[in-house]
Amino acid sequence: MITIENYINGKNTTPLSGQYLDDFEPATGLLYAQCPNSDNDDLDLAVLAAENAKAAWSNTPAEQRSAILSGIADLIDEHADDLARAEAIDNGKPITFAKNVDIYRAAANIRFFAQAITQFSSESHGMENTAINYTLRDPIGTVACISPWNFPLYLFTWKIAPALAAGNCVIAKPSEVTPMTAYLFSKLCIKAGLPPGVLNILHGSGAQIGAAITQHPAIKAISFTGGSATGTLIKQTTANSNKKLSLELGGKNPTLVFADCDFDKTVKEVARAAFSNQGQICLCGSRIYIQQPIYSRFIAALTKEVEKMKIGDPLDEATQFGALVSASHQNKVLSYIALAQQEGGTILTGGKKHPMTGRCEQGYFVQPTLVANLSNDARCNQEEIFGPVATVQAFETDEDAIKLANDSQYGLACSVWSQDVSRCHRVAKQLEVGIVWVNCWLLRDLRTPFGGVKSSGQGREGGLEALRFFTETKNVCIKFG
Ligand code: TXE
Repeated sequence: MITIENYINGKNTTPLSGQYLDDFEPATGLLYAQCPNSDNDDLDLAVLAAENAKAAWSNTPAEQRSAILSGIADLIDEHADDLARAEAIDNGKPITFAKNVDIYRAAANIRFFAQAITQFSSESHGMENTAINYTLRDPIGTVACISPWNFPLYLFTWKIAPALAAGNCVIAKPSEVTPMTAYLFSKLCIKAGLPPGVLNILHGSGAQIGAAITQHPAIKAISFTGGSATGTLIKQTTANSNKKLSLELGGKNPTLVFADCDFDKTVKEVARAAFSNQGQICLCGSRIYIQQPIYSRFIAALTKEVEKMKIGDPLDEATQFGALVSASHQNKVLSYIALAQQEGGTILTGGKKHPMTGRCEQGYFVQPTLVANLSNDARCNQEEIFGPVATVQAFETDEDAIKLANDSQYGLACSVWSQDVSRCHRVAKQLEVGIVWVNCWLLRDLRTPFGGVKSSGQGREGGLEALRFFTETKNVCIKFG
């Protein structure tokens, strides 16, 4: 049994209450670790450490903050294999995906903001012979970063990197479902010489330590990624607090496949968009709309492509599709598959727990599932399943496609597959989302604004958007004598 520890004031510490939460390996369903179930007493220690460290850290020259963060990124690279294995064990994702996506991006996130902070500038505005205005963008102080279980270290670093680079001290809470890599990361921070109190990692439940963090008066900004319901709860409970909020929430993303698309490439990419990370990505294309002339041919080819995916032990390098993150999530996904059939859907492929043998016999495996013949107002087309379930529907005109895509409480991302560039510009303009990919999916430039509209959240991450979120803007106007 591995006992995970918090990271407070530069040291790994046990929870003051002595309380722990169980951590299961999704591939086997076995208990293999425990993490602190931190409470207010642990939080008080972490906030004290951050408050004591913030003056020195915010006054540390950007180049020095940049160097320390770059050192952490180098250590992630050095330990990539161990971190990827730990991520695959804790989350259930294939180890090759963990290595090539999660851990690669965790180092890239930190390196990106280590570089960005040395280029972060602001503006000045001259008033001819009257006055000069200059804009200050100063660190906020102590901020919170709360991250989910689908990309544990990747989304954890995506938040803490800009916060630290901008000169803030951070109280970070990873998901209690996948605490392992944040724990291993804390050891790399110690090794890299990150000053005590600059980053504090508190493990535990959302309802206990998560809620306590969002309520703490010393925490001036919260960057959160997780469910839309949780995001709404955080908005409500912080409504009178003046805290800055960045909320990256759920998605139910449309994929629009037009008849003139590059057929073979689009089939492969649409399958990848629907089922990467076992469909546990807020950006997954889970509503696939196909223009009528190619509908039958496309769904036949897509079904074949999905059935090629190698479902297996996440620790097997050949595995392309692993286990879902938890027993409760597996049950949630299976309940939606049952609902799809009650709503009149036809299962084209998948639809069941995937039978596994050996060490994975009790693991949380669900087959990648395609569902046809559901109406757009079906719950399985309107609610986020966040698992390996995608629906297919036909459409006639561009206007039909846009209407179907926008018919959602969510508005995070959409991928558009067509070789008619004018159409792609026209469709992209009318989509109610924060991110549009054209003839690609999940192609990421970290400088670009990242986030969604409607129930998918508020604010944007990425590039200067993130550095501006983690700083306060002040205009100084000096009148000439
Ligand atoms: O998210 P939660 P979970 C969606 C997806 C998924 C659902 C639940 O639909 O099924 O969210 O996933 C902490 N105050 N996405 O359970 O519960 C919690 O401990 C403060 C989309 O991961 O929102 C965890 O660290 N914190 C998303 C984090 O919030 C609280 C990716 C997320 O937990 C809290 C993941 C509270 N009251 C899930 N309650 C995306 N957009 O990528 C929980 N937490």
